[in-house]
Amino acid sequence: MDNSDLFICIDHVGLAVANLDDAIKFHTEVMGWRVLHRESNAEQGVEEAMIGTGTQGPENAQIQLLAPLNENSTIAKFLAKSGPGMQQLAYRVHDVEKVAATLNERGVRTLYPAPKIGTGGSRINFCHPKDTGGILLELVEPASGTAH
Ligand code: V0V
Repeated sequence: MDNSDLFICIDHVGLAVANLDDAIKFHTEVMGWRVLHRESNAEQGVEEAMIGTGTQGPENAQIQLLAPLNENSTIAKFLAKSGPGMQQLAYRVHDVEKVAATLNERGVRTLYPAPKIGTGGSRINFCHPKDTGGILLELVEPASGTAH
């Protein structure tokens, strides 16, 4: 793939939080954002909300609030080790498999051999933080017709 075809925009920034309702309350009542979407993802072990500004456009990055669904969740592990805060940066892509393959060719490991289901039916994979300068980088291919 050409470099110009790899990434569309920053899709979202994921924040690990201990309690989703408390985090939503803070980000809406104090920071003035609004909830765009909320769901649970059992496979990823998260209860999550996507929030946006009052003027959120389709290519403006969203904030994803991520709370652990259970004690085995990657978010529970992250909270125990690092405390609440930024857990991931997510880049939007047109084709998650092609982007993962291109990054693999360039020496970046992806976590899953095939994409998994993410927010709003998107297809997702992650780059290992050890290969990206310490950042858990998510690749997000939105479900067709949406830009969660
Ligand atoms: C771990 N490390 C991180 C990190 N998590 N570095 C930066 N950002 C993070 N979030 C570092 C950690 O400090 C260690 O470095 C090393 O990686 C191994 O960490 P660990 O604590 O032993 O943890 P592991 O290996 O058990 O798990 C780490 C990975 C795991 C990244 C493999 O968190 C994972 O599978 N993440 C992908 C899935 C995920 O995050 N799901 C929740 C979001 P040192 O100490 O060895 O130097 S779900 C989502 O985003 C959805 C649904 C969506 O957007 O659609």
